[in-house]
Amino acid sequence: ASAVPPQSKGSWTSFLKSIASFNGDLSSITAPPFILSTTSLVEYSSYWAEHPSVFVAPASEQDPAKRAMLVLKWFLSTLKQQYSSRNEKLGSEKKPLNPFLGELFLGRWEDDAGTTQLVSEQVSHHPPVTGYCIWNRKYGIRLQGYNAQKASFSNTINVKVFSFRKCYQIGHAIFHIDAFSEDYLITLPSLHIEGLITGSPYVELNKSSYIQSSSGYTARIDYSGKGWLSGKKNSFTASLYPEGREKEPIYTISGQWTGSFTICDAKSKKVVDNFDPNVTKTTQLIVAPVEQQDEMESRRAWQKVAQAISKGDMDTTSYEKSIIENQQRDMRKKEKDEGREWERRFFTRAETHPVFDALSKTIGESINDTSTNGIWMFDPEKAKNLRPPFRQQ
Ligand code: 0T9
Repeated sequence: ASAVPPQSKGSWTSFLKSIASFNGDLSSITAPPFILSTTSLVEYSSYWAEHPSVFVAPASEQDPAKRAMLVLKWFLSTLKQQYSSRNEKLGSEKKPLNPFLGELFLGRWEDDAGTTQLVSEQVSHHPPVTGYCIWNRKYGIRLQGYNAQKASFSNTINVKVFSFRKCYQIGHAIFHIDAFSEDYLITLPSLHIEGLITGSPYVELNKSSYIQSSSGYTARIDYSGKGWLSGKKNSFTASLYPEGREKEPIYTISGQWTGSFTICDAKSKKVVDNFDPNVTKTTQLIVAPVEQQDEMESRRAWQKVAQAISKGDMDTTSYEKSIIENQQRDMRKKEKDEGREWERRFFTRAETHPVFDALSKTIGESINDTSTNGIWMFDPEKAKNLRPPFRQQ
């Protein structure tokens, strides 16, 4: 059955045709209204910590191998939020609003884990790159990273398997634990968009991703969209092993990232832990009311566009979008005339990334700084710009 509304059949077909012959920046293609989201991509950074207690748990573990396992468990626990929560909420994957340069998304979570804070900023528009930092002071945990996406499509339209050939993520995240001065370099899975023909797109993950710790552990996660092992969708297997000794795993994990997974001691095969995203509730992110937000904050800046999209009013949508685009164009022109660059509110461009350089070799990652318009570092000095209630205590 098709999810495409009758009045959008024509525009969906031409949308599919336009993406079939296209390679590059997804944000630049026009899509029919029913598939537009009212949420900006800058908000997606919050998916990293919707279970704050799972996020901070590694800080309280004294054993380094168990700690690395808890970091892996947290990473796996975010996948459902990252890649399938929109389907659950909106019925399908939707095309997010394309953030403008300097767009901000600020928020915090308050729960058993205390206060966990989020700063997300669009650090580049061409190409689109989002930087983020999420931290919990009480537990001394900090996640920072930045990412971009590159998409390509299969250019033979085969009705059955029409999908993005691949959409790989460029960038990485670094999870830091103060108490042990430990860093974990996290690489991001590549993804496919399936379900385009019927107008109900959803994400499938494929290939592998890694987590490399400064304490000498490597985690490898293998995704199998169609579940060739269990027959279930969104399956994965993962293992945690001492760096360089993949054949001697300490923990193995298997299950579904949209369902439950179990963590086993690799030697005894005993289940030591498990997680079920459908049982462990997420904590709602607290975001300032739109009236109190800064002009650069996402929900305030896109408010009128979002309202128009919700009403299905495409004329107002494009009118309101063009106001933002023109403002942005004027700002870029002014900066160019004055020979300066837009100053990022929370991030600074760096020449090198010492933590990345120290940890990336074992897992064969390299920084692709041309695709991300630089290497982006969260700047704690700049974080002093945070207004209450987001200012660090
Ligand atoms: C970082 C995440 C990322 C962003 C999204 C590919 C995608 C934009 C990037 C990678 C987050 O941490 C995790 C989750 C989902 C990813 C999005 C899924 C998606 O479809 C979009 C792209 C840009 C589209 O909107 C294509 C349009 C499609 C829905 C058909 C209309």
